[in-house]
Amino acid sequence: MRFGVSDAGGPVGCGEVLSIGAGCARPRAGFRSPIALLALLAVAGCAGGSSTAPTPVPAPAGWPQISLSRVAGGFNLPVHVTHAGDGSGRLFVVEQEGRIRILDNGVALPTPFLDVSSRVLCCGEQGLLSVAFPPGFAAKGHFYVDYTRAPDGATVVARYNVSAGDGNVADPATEEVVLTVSQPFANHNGGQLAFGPDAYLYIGMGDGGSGGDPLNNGQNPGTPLGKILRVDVESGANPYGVPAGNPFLQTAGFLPEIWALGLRNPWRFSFDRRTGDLYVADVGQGAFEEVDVEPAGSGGGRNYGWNIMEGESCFGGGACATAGLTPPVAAYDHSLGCSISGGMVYRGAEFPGLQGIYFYGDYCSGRIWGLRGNGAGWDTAVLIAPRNPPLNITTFGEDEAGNVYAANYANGDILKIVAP
Ligand SMILES: [Ca+2]
Repeated sequence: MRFGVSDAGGPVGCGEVLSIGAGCARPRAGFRSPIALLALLAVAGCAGGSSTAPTPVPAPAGWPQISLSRVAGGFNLPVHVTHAGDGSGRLFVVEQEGRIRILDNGVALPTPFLDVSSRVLCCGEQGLLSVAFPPGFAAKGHFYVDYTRAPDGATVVARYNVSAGDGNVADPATEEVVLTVSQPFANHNGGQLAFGPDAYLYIGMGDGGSGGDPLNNGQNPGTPLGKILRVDVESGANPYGVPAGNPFLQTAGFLPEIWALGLRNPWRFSFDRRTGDLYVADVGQGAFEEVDVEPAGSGGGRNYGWNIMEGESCFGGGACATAGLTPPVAAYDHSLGCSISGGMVYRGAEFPGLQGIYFYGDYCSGRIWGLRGNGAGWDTAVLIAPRNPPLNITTFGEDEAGNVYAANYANGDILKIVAP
């Protein structure tokens, strides 16, 4: 279940095995059991995942030492972690099969916050993929999810209400569909929802899948696939409004919802809660994983290059026309991992040494990097080394206090990034 693997033809999760030359038992098209994928990974040994103990990597010069502190476990296929911004201190853990669980003061509540598993097609890269709470959630009582619809695999963005009598349980019967996007292949479904500092909802859409973007969705301004969309879901317009400041409102041939294009599978993006800068991790094809950073106030409209470029290189090698494309601020090749999971900028008070560092990781190798600006450019460093068994990082998340967490898909653990 790497999010955006280099498959041709639909089935997901095979590319990282191929990339290390171990062969690949390709399952039937459609979706696969994540357990089967994990078994494959375990047998094949993902790149870099061969160390024997969770040894902390010595902090590179100028970088803080970090480690991972397990705060909870037992979640079933966790793929997203966030908070509601309502002062409750609760963490919300999205389980891929279609449930959202609440972690309240370190205790997982037995009753799911939401259970829409009957509507969700899982797993592989499909499933319930994220939840987002609007500004003012405590008073509004509604929230948004992104999921893959059963049985046709379309992406649905929908709104739900919290139950009148219990703030820890939402009502599945209150679904209002905001957006539906049909998906040509099973992989690359994007799935990130996040409210920006402008209170608009940003929606991550993958390129539709297969391998190499055969339908050229990333560069096609007439499709929502391969884009980040920005819509106004809180204005009361049905099903949503298009913000007047969207970058392509006056551009013929462009969907008005498009905020950014040229993305392959933006598997996790986030806004720096202090600056409003947008950090996007875009999963690569067979060679490079990348991080894109968009400063607050940029106005949107950037083209991040896929499928002309992969990372900092022309896709597939050779030459390409890069005019008008925005390159990543950081990239790594597949000797260090296979599928990026984007995180967030640390803005907590507990660990001053982590202030302003953007954390991101790799699903296969379990490496965690730090990224930060140096005034002229960007510096990165590996802050958590591979371990055995590998940490299968599907997502990062933050709580209301600005602490940053990582989810281990393999065993359901939620791990807090700490600076010992
Ligand atoms: Ca790119």
